[in-house]
Amino acid sequence: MTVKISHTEVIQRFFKEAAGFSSDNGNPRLKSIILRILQDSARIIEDLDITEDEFWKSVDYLNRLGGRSEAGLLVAGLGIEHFIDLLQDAKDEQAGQTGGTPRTIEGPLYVAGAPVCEGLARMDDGSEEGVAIVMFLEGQVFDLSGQPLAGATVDLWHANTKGTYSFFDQGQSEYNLRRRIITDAQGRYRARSIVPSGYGCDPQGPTQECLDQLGRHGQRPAHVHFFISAPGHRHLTTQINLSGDKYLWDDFAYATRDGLVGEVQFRDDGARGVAGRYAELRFDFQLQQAVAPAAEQRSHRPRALQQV
Ligand code: MBD
Ligand code: FE
Repeated sequence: MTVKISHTEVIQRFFKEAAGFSSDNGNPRLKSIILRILQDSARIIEDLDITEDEFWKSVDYLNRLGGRSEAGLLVAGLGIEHFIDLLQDAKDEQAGQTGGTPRTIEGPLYVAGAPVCEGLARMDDGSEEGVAIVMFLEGQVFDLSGQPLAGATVDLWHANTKGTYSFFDQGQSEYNLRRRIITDAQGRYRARSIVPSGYGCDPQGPTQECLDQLGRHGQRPAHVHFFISAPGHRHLTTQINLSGDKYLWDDFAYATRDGLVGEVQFRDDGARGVAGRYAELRFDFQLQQAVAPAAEQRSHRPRALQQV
C-alpha cells in the first residue's frame, strides 16, 4: 500500500503552520479556508501527479486571469457560480423557503449606480438606431400571494447588438442599457430598449483559453439581467434568457433555467409608434418574503462603481 505524502501527520502539521494556526493573530475563518485549500491542493497535486511544469503553468494562468480581470468570467464558465445557486436552492428547499421566480447567476458585468426611473425607462442611448431592433420590455412584480408590489426596484442590465456591456466596453456611453426602474402602483415596470445579442468570451482571453482546452465554447444566449428588490421581500438575482437563441440551452455559464425563458414577440404593426419591426417581451416576477432584513439585500460581492 502506498502512503499518500499529503495525508501524513508531518505534512498536515506543516499546512496548519502555513495557514496561521500557530498564530493568535489573523482571521480564524480565513485560516480554516486556507488550510482546506492547501490540503486539497496537495491532494490534487499528488493524486493527479501534477508535474512541475503543469503547476507553474497554472500559477502563470492565474496571474494572466487576474491581469485581464477575468476571474469572475471563469467561475461562471466553469459552472461554479451556477453551483452556488443550486446549493442555495437546496438550502431553501430544506428551510421551506420556496416559490417565486427562480434565481440565476449575476455574472461579472453588473455596474452599480444606474439611473433611477419611475415606472418607465428608455434604456438605450440611440447609438444603435437602424442596427438594433427596438424592444419593449415590461411586466409586473408580485409577492407570492399575487399582490402587485408598488415601489419595487427593478435594476436591469443587458448587452448591445454586439453582445458587449457598457462600462466594460468603453465604446458605449455611461450606463447605456442599465437602469433602475421603480414599479408603479400596479407593480409595473416598463422599458424601451433594444434586443440584446448573446455574449461571447474574448477569444484571446484566458477564460476562452481554458474553455478551448476543455473543448467548450464561451457563448451565452441573448439575455437580460435583473436585481429585484422591495421592502420586506427577499432580494432576487435573476435573468431572462431569450427564446429562439441558438445558445438558449447551451449557455457556457449555465444560467438558463426553467421559468426564466422570455418569449420575444416580433411585430410590425406600428402599434408602438415604431416604424417597421420591433420586439415585445413581457415578463413578471414573484418575490418571496424576506425572513430577515439581510435577505432584502443583494450579496456583498465587490462590483464596479459600488460604494462600500
Ligand atoms: C455575461 O453577460 C454573463 O451574463 C455571464 C454570466 C458571463 C459572462 C457574460
Ligand atoms: Fe450577461
